[in-house]
Amino acid sequence: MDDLGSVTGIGGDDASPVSRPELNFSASSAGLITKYLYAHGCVLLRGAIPNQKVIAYRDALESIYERYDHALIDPNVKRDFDEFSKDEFDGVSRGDVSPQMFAKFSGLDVVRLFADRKLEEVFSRTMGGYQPVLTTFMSVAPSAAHSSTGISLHADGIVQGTDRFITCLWTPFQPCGVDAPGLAVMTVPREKVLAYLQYKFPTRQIPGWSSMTEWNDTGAFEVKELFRAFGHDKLWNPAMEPGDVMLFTNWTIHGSNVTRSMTKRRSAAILRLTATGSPATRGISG
Ligand SMILES: O=C(O)CCC(=O)C(=O)O
Ligand SMILES: [Fe+2]
Repeated sequence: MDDLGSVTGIGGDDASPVSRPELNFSASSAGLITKYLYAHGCVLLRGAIPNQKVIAYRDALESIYERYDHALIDPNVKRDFDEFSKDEFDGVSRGDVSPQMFAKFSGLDVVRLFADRKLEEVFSRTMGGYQPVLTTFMSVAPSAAHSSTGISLHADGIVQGTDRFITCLWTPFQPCGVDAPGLAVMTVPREKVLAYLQYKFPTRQIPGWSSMTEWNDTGAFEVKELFRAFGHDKLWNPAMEPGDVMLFTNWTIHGSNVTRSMTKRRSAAILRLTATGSPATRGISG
């Protein structure tokens, strides 16, 4: 941990000797991937997306950032963005590109970036029926154009407000975790995180699902509290390459791994899938 240089309070090198839930994607079965996801709350799949595909999506995102920069100085280019709201347009300054904007300029669909038979099997094991709920891009850098400074530790479930199983797929477009911000995850199974959050939000059937102030008041996501509850060795800041995919769920604690010594921007594509069947669907192999 590099506490002094950390921006979000969680960044650093993963110096822990603890074994980490990562698998070589092509060498691992859907059953094993599912087992890891349940046992650890997350699983890092090395080499899960072919290189050519990642490059096409990365170039498409970068060219939208360039088009946005031109739009700021050229009204003719700005017209390309007329169908989008001011908020959507301004979001590009922080690296946010909506799926609609991405589709318009690239003809590509983020859902298809992750399309894979083995992953589909993992999803039917964990969720039964499922559908995409949210696709986004997150560009993070300590200080750079088209980026934000990152998000501190949280579980997406506290704002999603559902007890259905949601799977998040996160993949970087640049190497990250060393010179560029990575993704920090806590390797804690979803039941344990859910029990912890239920304790922190005693009056809520689904923890959180309210104002930012309220979650801050519980202190539920303060690093010290999380370390006390789960142990500091559960925080994992892996270095990742384009093509690697981190799978995690709505009850996995995660955030941006940003340190002050990082000099580069990283963009990530994010897809979330939600179970469409009965709430809290458990996997057959879970
Ligand atoms: O990309 C990041 O740094 C954080 C992303 C995140 O919190 C999310 O995908 O829910
Ligand atoms: Fe998140």
